[in-house]
Amino acid sequence: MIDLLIREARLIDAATSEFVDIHCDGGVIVKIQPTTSEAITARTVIEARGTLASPPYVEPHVHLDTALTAGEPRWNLSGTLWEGIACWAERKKSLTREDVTDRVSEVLRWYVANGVLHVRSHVDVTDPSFVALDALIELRDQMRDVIDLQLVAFPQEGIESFPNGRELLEEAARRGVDAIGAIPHFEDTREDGVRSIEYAVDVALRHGLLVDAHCDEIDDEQSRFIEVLATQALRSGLRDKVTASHTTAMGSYGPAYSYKLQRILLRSGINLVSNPLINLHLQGRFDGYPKRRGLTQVKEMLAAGVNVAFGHDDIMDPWYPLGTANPIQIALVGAHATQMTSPDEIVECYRMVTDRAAATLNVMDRYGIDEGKPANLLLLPALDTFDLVRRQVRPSHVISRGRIVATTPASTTTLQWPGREPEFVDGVRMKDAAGASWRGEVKSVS
Ligand code: 17E
Ligand code: FE2
Repeated sequence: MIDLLIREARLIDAATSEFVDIHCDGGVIVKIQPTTSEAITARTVIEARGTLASPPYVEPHVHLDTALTAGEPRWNLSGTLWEGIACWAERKKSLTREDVTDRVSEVLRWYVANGVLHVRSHVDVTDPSFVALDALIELRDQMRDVIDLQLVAFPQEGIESFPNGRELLEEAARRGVDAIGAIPHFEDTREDGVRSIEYAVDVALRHGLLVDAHCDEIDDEQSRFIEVLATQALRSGLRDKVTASHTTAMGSYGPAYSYKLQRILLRSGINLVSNPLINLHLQGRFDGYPKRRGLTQVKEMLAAGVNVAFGHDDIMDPWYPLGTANPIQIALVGAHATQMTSPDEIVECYRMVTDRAAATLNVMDRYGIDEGKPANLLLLPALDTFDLVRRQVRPSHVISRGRIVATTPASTTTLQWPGREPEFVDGVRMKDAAGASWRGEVKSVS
């Protein structure tokens, strides 16, 4: 008797629409095989009836310590990164352990409900009390059985330009983070920016950690710290353990420099994270018209072979008032912001919130629907990946370590149009819906 059997699922990235049975036991996927009529006993059976099985969503970039503080003590009315940093500097004076724990655990529950089982969060360490960092380290360890949380020591107010910035970063590494951050474009001078990257990489090397720097998050085409970070990634040997987040200045680089940069990035093995919701909102604020989009070169860097992921960045905080912690929304907004709207590009947008984000987090050893991997997966009542993105389909089941941790019943909007029989309408084309077994009810039997 196994713990969980998922019957008649379709693997989202499979070339065929063959139904498979997924056997989970002891928190691990023990077998995946074409559906058979053979009787298999399991403590829990999910009749997927053609529903798509996908690896979980991955959040490669969020600031959990600041989540749910929008408007406290005041709203960021200019909508700039800079006013966000100023608002947060005021709010962080009143942080308490309970305040951080309550907000972060609420948002992590939203993430799990939406199908996210890996999260990388930045935590501001330009705070000598380390209240937020200590609270997040405790939550990371408490929630390990459901969600895999990585923490980045993020020097929001600088390393070189903030009092004791270097010591604070080193102390954060000692307390137990997973990655080291930086913010070179916020440092007072270009030289400080370069030194801050060198220092962050040095701390990461000494403590055996990953690197994820906020890099060039500004509409200044002269902000070129990405070349420094990528070169450090290559020379230190850290390579794909390094991520450059935001890199919005790249949206203002001309063709000659962009071409040179592609080669440097590709050679370095570095990952990029673009945060379309937040950077559409924060960037371009100093522009008249024409107004720049302020995103990094997502499409171009993917085409060059660089790994790029999409992150959320903020959920109701001084940098962004909205947000529901739902990656399929990021995929949709990202598709628009980057004009990645051909059929293959829409699929790429889904990959940027799943396996491309998992590669960024360096968790591919435990990610994917494969025998021997942890039983982490989503059931998605959609026709295919394109349909999933277009209709913003929620997972019917979220399964973490072989346990069902969230369920969402099918939507039941009924249209009563004069002269027509009442009908179920959810944006699915009638020609697709006719006879499509994946619209069948997804049943969980205990
Ligand atoms: N801090 C920062 O420097 N940049 C951001 N986008 C956020 C916080 C959210
Ligand atoms: Fe960020």
